[in-house]
Amino acid sequence: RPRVLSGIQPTAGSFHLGNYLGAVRQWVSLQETHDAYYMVVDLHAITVPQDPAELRANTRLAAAQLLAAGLDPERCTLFVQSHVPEHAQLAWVMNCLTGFGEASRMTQFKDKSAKQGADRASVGLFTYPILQVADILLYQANEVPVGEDQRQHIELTRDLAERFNGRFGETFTVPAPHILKETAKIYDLQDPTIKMSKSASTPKGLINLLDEPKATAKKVKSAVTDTDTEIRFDREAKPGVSNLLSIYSTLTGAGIPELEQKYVGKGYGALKTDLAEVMVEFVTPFRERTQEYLDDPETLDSILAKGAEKARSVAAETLAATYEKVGFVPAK
Ligand code: AQP
Repeated sequence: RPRVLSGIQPTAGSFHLGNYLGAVRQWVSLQETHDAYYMVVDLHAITVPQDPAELRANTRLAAAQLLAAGLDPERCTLFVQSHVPEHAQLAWVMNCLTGFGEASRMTQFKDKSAKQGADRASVGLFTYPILQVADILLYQANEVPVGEDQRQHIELTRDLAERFNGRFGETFTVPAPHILKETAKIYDLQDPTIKMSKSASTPKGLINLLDEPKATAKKVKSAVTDTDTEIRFDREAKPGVSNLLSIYSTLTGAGIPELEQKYVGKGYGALKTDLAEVMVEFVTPFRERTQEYLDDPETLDSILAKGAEKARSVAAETLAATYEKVGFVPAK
């Protein structure tokens, strides 16, 4: 089986619809066909300041949401990044292989550090993509299921894997991004030209999966569309309507042309009312399942412990091979 690896930050509490449709949904289906490794990336989370108690709670909350979304610990390896020390160890080797200029070109760092102020951004935030490189290469992943915003980091991973292999001999699998066109980028409901994100979206434009279902329905009903009335998929001319159609189509499995057909002659109100209902049907059981996992922390922690053990056995092997290639004397 080909291998996949991906991660999600535990920082925002609730996952948002972009996280789910862009990434987590693919994780669930890939566990059926791939040897799948998924993690809650708490090392990445501390690249910006975190409250320790909140970070701990949000890490368990993220794991609970992944299970609620359909990850099955019998079918995939689910773990917490900091439980596998090899991530930080391989990241150091990768840091030493990356050019300063190369790292400086990462657009996510530019965006995020601009928001924080360059002097306040941490060196960790700067090297974040390189830790991500280590995350992926440790598992010899063939594919990385992510949203479009991560494409540049997967490119960097490919470059560094090739560079290391070229310099020290074949060591790492060169991974490919697994990005589905329809859900690569879910847009803000109030400004459908920007990505739905926890940092850039306004509260009304961001669907948090753990919000009250009624609040979610309200956000869908007040989504920005346009002054026209035609329900047609056209990213350029009708970004708001197109975003709603993508979300609707992915959550229900109905094709976009089928939906366009269904709403001929009906207004945006009908589309939004129906989509609000679809969203409520999706988030209601999701919230309940998440709560069930949170109510049983022992089971949750033991799933994560087993996942970490399995992840470590793979990660340790890759790290040992890397250290050997680099020229470190093996510890006796
Ligand atoms: N709007 C989106 N559309 C499609 N995919 C998305 N992802 C995030 N936003 C969208 C994908 O979700 C996965 C996890 O991303 P993350 O760990 O970076 O989660 P986040 O920090 O909650 O994402 P944000 O909201 O995008 O964070 P900020 O605001 O900090 O930039 C990834 O695969 C990502 O592509």
